[in-house]
Amino acid sequence: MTKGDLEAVRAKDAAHYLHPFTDFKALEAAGSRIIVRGEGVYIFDAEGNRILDGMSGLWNVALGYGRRELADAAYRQMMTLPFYNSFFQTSNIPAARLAAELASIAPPQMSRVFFANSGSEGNDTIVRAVRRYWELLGQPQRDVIIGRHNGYHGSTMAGASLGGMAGMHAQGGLPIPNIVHIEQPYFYELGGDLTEDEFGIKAAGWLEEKILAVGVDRVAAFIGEPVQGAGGVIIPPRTYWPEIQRICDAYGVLLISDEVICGFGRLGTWFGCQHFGVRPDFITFAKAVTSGYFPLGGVIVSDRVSEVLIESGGEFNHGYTNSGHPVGCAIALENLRIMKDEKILENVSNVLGPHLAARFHALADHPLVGVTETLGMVAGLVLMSEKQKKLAFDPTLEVGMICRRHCFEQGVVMRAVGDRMIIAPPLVMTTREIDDMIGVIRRCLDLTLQELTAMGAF
Ligand code: PXG
Repeated sequence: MTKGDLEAVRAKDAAHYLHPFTDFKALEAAGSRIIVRGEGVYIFDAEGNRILDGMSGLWNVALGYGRRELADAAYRQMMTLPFYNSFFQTSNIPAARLAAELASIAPPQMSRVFFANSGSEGNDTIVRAVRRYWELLGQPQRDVIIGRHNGYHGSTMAGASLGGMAGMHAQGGLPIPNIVHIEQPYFYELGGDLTEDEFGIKAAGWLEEKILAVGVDRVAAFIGEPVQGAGGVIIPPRTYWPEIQRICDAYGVLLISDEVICGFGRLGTWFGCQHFGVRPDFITFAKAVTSGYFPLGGVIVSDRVSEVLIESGGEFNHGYTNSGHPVGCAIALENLRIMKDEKILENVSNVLGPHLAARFHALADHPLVGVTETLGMVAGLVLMSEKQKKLAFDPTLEVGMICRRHCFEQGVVMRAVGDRMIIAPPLVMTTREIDDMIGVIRRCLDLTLQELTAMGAF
């Protein structure tokens, strides 16, 4: 790409493209970095810089870039049947096969799948299915869904309402009615003098308190991410999810495991709920189901719920043009085949996860780093002003953004969530590439420290 071509693209981007979750004015002034190509675990920008993608795109490019098998699967399906709908007693081969495949890797007693195009649409589907379920059981007043502060469940009206992002609720009159939130299980910030195990039980107890406050006969479901992703890789204590399960069982509350980030090997299991030993009624999936090669999402439903929906005999008035899109489903089937053939889950559990943990935890000795946490192929650290005293930086300094800028300039994508720095590398990264990535991250921590020192902020 010539310099002139690049400038023309930048100008079009600035003049016409409204980016997601973006301060439009600030971006127009700064200009976008144009990504043109991907290969393995690297992306390349228009100026020819090679950048190690520590975020797998946006948590989704699990198998990395440039996988010919996935492109071939798309091409074959497009030439055979690029689209047909699943509305009027019709189906297609990839959708039927993928539904069966997803049922086979999901926890037992989850054998049916509803397809959407994204995680947000999956969660919207769940809100409607949960409320219909209770209506069909003669309890229409049971319509309250409990989510968590700092949870992320998407950007549609229902998705943003289920999530607990204050900035999202502040725009557009959210949350929608009958969605309430409890505090997140963030041990480092909220653990106080408790042990991690004690804190896990306490944090799960907030759900029980909320159920009792709302009224047992009103609470329909609880939704959570096994590990909070967009909230900053918040890994709950191991006691948390089993206690959540116990509470949901005790009060007959449906459990929704939003696996949009944790699904498909991210934690070393097909789904995060399997790592934590939870039996959900709904699993939301998206992102890595196609390794990001096609937008596809949906919901895996437990038999006890789907049987009520089926036995009612009435129509579920819900669906999308592209529910069960044959191309997306064909790519997903190929993606899952590769994950099995290349033993991606085993590799994450036995090799890559432990390697990442060892290397990432070594960063804890850095003067800026308050704590390091990892599980499978996700990791997070907190930048602290005085780590011994657990003193955070003044938020107006935007220390996370300073560190993120250094990472990008030094050739690695690392995300900042406030002052938490997080990574979720492709599941095909080698141990050597992990070592390289950690080396760059340490250098960026040093550069951040230098910059803060020069500003007189450290
Ligand atoms: N649930 C979870 C747990 C997610 O992480 C969604 C639902 C919504 O999926 P869609 O496909 O509608 O985007 C997500 C999406 C970030 C970031 O900055 C994370 C997501 C999306 C955009 C940005 O970490 N997760």
